Formats: sequence, structure tokens, C-alpha cells
Amino acid sequence: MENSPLQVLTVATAPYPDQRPSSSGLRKKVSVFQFKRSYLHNFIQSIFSSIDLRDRQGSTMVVGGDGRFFNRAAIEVIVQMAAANGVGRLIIGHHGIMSTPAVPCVIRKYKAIGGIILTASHNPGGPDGDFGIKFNTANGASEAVTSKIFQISRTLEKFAICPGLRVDLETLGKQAFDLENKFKPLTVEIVDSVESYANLLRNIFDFAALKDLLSGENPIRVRIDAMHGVLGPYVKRILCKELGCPAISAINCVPMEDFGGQHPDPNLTDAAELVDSMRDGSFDFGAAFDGDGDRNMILGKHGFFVTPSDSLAVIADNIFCIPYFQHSGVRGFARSMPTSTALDRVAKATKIEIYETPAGWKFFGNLMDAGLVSLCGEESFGTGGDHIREKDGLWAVLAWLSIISTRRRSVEDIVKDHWLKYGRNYFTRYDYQNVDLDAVCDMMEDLEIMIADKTFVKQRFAVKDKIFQVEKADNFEYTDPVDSSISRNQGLRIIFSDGSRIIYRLSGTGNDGATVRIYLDSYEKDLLFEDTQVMLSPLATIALKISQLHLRTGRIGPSIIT
Ligand code: VG1
Ligand code: CO
Repeated sequence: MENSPLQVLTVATAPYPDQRPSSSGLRKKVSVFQFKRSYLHNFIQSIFSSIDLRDRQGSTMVVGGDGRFFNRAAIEVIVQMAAANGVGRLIIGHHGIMSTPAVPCVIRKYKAIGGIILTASHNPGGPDGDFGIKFNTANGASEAVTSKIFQISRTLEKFAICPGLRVDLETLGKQAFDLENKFKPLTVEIVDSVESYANLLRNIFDFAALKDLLSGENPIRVRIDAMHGVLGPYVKRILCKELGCPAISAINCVPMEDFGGQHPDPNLTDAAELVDSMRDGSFDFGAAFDGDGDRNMILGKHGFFVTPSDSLAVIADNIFCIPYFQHSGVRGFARSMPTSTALDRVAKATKIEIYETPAGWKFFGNLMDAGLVSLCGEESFGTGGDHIREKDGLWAVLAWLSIISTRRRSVEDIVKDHWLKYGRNYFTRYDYQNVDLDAVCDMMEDLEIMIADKTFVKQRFAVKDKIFQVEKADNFEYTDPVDSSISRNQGLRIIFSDGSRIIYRLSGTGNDGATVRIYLDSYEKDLLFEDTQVMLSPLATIALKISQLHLRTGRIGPSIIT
């Protein structure tokens, strides 16, 4: 039986209306993918159908996920469908696991036309948690590809599958599958993505200098929390084995299907274990990652928190501490619209071009491909360079360690030096999770009408002794400078005359009801060392007052503040 050609079937299905990928792929409850008839199959078929048949036939594709519950089951189906859709070769991570940043690296290494990434990122996992699917071409994710997949999913009537195909994800190496008559055979290659990814980093950073910093004569002590996500093996191999960090440096480094029941989200609330372990000063540098390894949080001694917006600005200002940029130069910077404008100040001082994009990494891809941008970041704990087309958690850690190794200063000193040089952007984000969708849609509509009114500009708001005057207010719209495509409705912005900003957005990745995000950003030239929440409280008061958010949602405060 083993050697007889496998049968290919075409199965009738009915389309689902809700398979629109959002900020970062299609995310739903596990049960939706697991139990809704052909829900997974429909979306995977839409991905394959979005690729021109000539490009798909005999092509190489990459598959990997963050190891969460349903990862394996989904990969089995994807392999069966890839075979039936004419894919010639699949490169799959060992045990089906591959970090999000490793996928583009493997795509390039094997000259694949794209990759399917199975993750719901920082969303919780397990049978009651979330699952997600994302498709990257060799150039990363893009609006054009994403909307094509969605269009196809809306009218899908059938999918192709090779149900008898059984893949072994545990054994490294090649497996070949013969399909019936007119179909070409499929080769599956199970690879060690950690090694490919480590190779990529070796070409970006000075590993000898980092090794000296971490395990030389006077090493700094680091604490890295993989939060039971996909990065555990990468941390152990790269930071511990290769750069010499002691075993105590790596915590929660065994990937788990449910992330140990926690949110694998690197922020002060969800990574409390790391923050607590740093308080007494036993470690000089701390970092945490999300489930799929593309987000990062950076901490200094005693848990000194570096906001992602500051982290981005600091890396930009010290960019030549990273050998990759010494060789390739720096073409431009980019940040998502809600990210604080700290980066803009570095761009201005260094006369480097800066781009402002909507939230979501997919908007950076075109800029990087066109050679316009070398470093990008988002306030949502995402940082990365143009070495790949994803944000990259471990890259951000090695970027920081490179800066520390060059400047021989502590994290806190580096950040404070930065504020002294440029002034400080105080930044915070309020998330209201699981609120009523209709209520917040109404709120956004009313807000938009209010801020679009001509009289809104120049309006003044007074809170205690602070007065804010509106300078500009709009619904953020982005025109891609490379392909001129327009993305509308990307968040409501109110910008005041002193540069302070209030931004309202609905999340595209949350899965329980709706999530409203309010971003507050203000700039101070002299008051550099104050408490963020105290400094931003006048702006918060205005943001809540004009939106009536609490009244409309019945909440008395945010679910989470970052
Ligand atoms: C959030 C963040 C956004 C990020 C996206 C994916 O989206 O705000 O900046 O790119 O998550 O990150 P939203 O629409 O929920 O605000 V990840 O680590 O989930 O790939
Ligand atoms: Co992620």
C-alpha cells in the first residue's frame, strides 16, 4: 500500500463570509478551525488558489507554526492539500514548529514562493484558545495578497485534497509521495529552522563581541523569557549554547501547546514572572517574546521598562552598533501610526527619511522591498530590520546587546541618555477588551463625525493647568508610496498643537468581542523622568471625555494598560 500512488479528491464546499485576514492573518477560536465543517480547508484552498497556477505547479513552499494546540492537525491537512494543489516541495519545521521570523529566512534559503504560518501570535492557546493562519510570499505579507485570498474565500465551492497522505513531522530529512496519474509527486523536507535562523543572525551581528559581553571576563547577566512560545529552542541554541549565557538566563523555554495557560504576550502584565525576577537587581538585561517569536519586550536592571517606541528610537540612534547596517547602510526608518514620534526626532537629527504606516507589519514590506526603509517598529512590541519581512524578537534582543556591548552602558543609562539628547515621548496604550462591538462601532462613527467637523480644529481642551488645542484630526489614511494603493479607516487621530496625540483604533487581532485601543503620546523637552501615567493623565481625561467610552461600554477602566 505504501508505494501505491495516492488518490486526489475534489470536495464540494460552501464559502464562509468571515475569512478576511486582519492585521496579521486569519485569527479565530480553535474550535472554529477544528469543528466548523471545512473551515480550515476553505481558507487553505483560498491561499493556494490565490497563487497563479503556473507559479504554484511544482513550486516550493514553507510551512511552520508556533506549536500551539491544533498546529499539527492543521499541518497534516495543509500537506494533503498542497499535494493536491500541485505544490512540488514543502519545507516544514521539525515537529511542525518554526518561529514567525524564521519562516521568511527559510523561504529565502530554499527559494520558496511563500510560506504558511500557523499562529495566533500573542493570543492565548489551547483547545479553548485561538488559532491563526497567515500567508507570506517571498516578500512577506501584503495587503494585495491578503485581500485576494479573502475575495476567493467568499465564493469558494470546492477544494482539492489528498486524504491518504500521512506526513511524519518528527524525522528530519526528505519524504516523497507519489500521486495518482496526472499529478506530480510531492517531496516533503523536515528541516531544523533554528540552524537556518541562527545563520541569518550570525551574518547580521558580531557574535564574537556578543559572546564576550555575555560570557567573557566581565559578563552581563541576562534573563530571557520565551513564555512557553516557539522561541525556547532558539534562545537555548543561540543565546545559551552559542553565546554562552548560563542556563539560568533562559526561562519558560519549553514550547507548550497552551503556553502554560498564560497569554504569551511580552508586556509588563503578562510577563510578570520575568519582571519580578529582575526586581532585586540580579540581572542586568531582560527580555520576553510572544508565542510566535516576533514581538519583544526589553527590560534593564531592576526591571527598568523600555517602551517599544523608545526601543525603536534608541536602536535607530545607535544603528551603526549593528554590523549589518555598517555594511548595508541605512535607507530609511518607518513606524506604524500609533507608535510614538520618538523615532521621528532621530530621523530628523540624522536626516534619514521616515515613513508612517497603518498598524500591522504588512505595510512595511513594500517599503523594504523598494529599498526605502531599513528599520521599522510598532508600539505593540514589534521591532525589526530589512533582513526579513517580519518583526523579529530575537533580532531586537541582539540589537540591544550590540548597543550595550559597543557603548558599555546599562539599558537605563542608554535610554536616559536618549531622552537627554532628544527629549522624551511619554506613551501609553489603553486596551478595552471584549467590549460590545455595536457600542464601539457607534462610538467610532460618532467620534469621526465630531472630529471631521470644521469647528473641531482649533478647539481647546483644559484639564487642570494644561490646555490642549486641536491642530489636526482625521481618520488615518495611507497611500503606499511604492504601489500607490490606499488603505482607509486606519484609526482616528487627534493631534494637538504641542504635538501630543490621541488615537482610537479597533483591534484586528482580538477574538472575544471587540477590542478598542486608545493610544496617548506626548512630548516633553525638560520633564524627563516623571511617571508615564501621571504625565499622560490629562490626555487620558480628554480621550475618555470626548469618546464617552466608559458610558458606552459600561466599563470603568481599561482591561490592560501598556
Ligand atoms: C496588533 C498590533 C499591531 C500588530 C498586530 C500583529 O494588531 O496593534 O501593531 O502588528 O497586532 O502582531 P491590532 O489590530 O490587534 O491592534 V502579532 O505579534 O499578533 O503578529
Ligand atoms: Co506575534
